[in-house]
Amino acid sequence: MRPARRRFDSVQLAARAAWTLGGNDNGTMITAAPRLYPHMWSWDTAFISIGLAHLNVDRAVRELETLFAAQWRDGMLPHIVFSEDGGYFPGPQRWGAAELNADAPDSPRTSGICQPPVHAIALRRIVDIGGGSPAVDRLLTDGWPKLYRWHEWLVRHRDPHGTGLLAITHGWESGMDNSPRWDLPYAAVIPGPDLPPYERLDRRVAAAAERPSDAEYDRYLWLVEQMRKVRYDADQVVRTSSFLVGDVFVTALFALASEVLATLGEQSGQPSWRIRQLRGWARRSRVAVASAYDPATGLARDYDLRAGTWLSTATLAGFAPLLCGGLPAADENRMLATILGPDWAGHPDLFAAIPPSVSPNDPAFRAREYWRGPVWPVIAWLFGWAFEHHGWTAEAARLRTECLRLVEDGTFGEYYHPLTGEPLGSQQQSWTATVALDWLHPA
Ligand code: 2M8
Repeated sequence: MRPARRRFDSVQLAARAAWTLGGNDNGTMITAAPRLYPHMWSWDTAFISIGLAHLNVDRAVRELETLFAAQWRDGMLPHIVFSEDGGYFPGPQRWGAAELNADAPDSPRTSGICQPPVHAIALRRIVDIGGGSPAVDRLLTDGWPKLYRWHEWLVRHRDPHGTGLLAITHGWESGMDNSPRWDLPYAAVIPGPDLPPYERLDRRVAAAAERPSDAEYDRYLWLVEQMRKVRYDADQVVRTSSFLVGDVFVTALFALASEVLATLGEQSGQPSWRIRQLRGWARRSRVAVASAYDPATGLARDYDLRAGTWLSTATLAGFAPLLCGGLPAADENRMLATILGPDWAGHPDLFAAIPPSVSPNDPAFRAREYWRGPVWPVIAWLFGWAFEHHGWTAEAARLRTECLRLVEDGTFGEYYHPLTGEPLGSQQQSWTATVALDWLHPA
């Protein structure tokens, strides 16, 4: 029999979250998780800095600065900044980014792809929490232009049709690695016989049944191989990768983050032409997200740029328009009702009323399998923040209460079983601890 779930009160929970972050601090960075992910991940760090801001705003700023120090010369924020520790595959040698591309820094070592652009949202939250401190002022002055360049890189290299729909070249770039969203595009990725052998390290630390399969990993590594062949040249990667998908969730985050970055730029005296440009990018990407809306399902779709087809697989990412706005009011209201309704957050069997990565009513739902069904606290945080931002305060408050109920066991699981609340994947995952801290300090 499974032991009863523990319940910590808010003071204890905050203390455990702070202790978790302290434990994941390797001296130069707060790693994503102690064993499974002993390095810095781009979007994890954005969330980590939000939680840190409640504990020590200087450290929150430093964390983002550590990520920014690894920014490629062309503006890309890499998806992994490697620490000196090994213990993760693919590591810096397998990526070979610095050896192959002059824009990649030699030190620290990085991967050769990116992750969702949530960093401006983190900056907003840090300013809200710790505004007025010299470190935050420094971040606004020095960090803002770096974020602007990051957004500019996405527009320049990841909008192949000029529609505002941003493309990803690897499922890892979505952050939702093995989501069923990517099953069709991955089916067309055929690993070649020259895929160098490799040994997975993830399954030494996490249950195999909760991680992607070997067949999926072969495809992930094959895409890395394809990128190596073109030396991570951003435009050639887009031309040659056998995986190229217009990601509606990334696009919505970009639209939201660009708007947020523009406002922060106004408040900190950044050049007005850059602010106008950011608002223009936000507008265009909002339109692209709204154009991906499918009235038949009430959800937004991704677009497979290689196959030239819409991808209608229903996942939590289909609610992307709720992040950035832009839908006609009737469609938006319907979408809000759906995410809160019985197929998603309102499903009667859920442990807590939080929308899982795939609806429990969907035949593709796998309760324990990574991005194929579990609840991901960070994604819930994003929806909660966006709800608040759009003035849906009652919905945001409800989500926050439910999320705290999920994480009050203090394990800070990477993801959770949506029906039982069991923590899954890695434990002491930094971004779960930090969103918990933010939920504990809502102001
Ligand atoms: C997971 O992704 C990495 C690859 O980037 C992995 O599975 O090895 C994802 O959940 C991703 O969104 C997250 O940033 C990363 C670290 O938490 O882990």
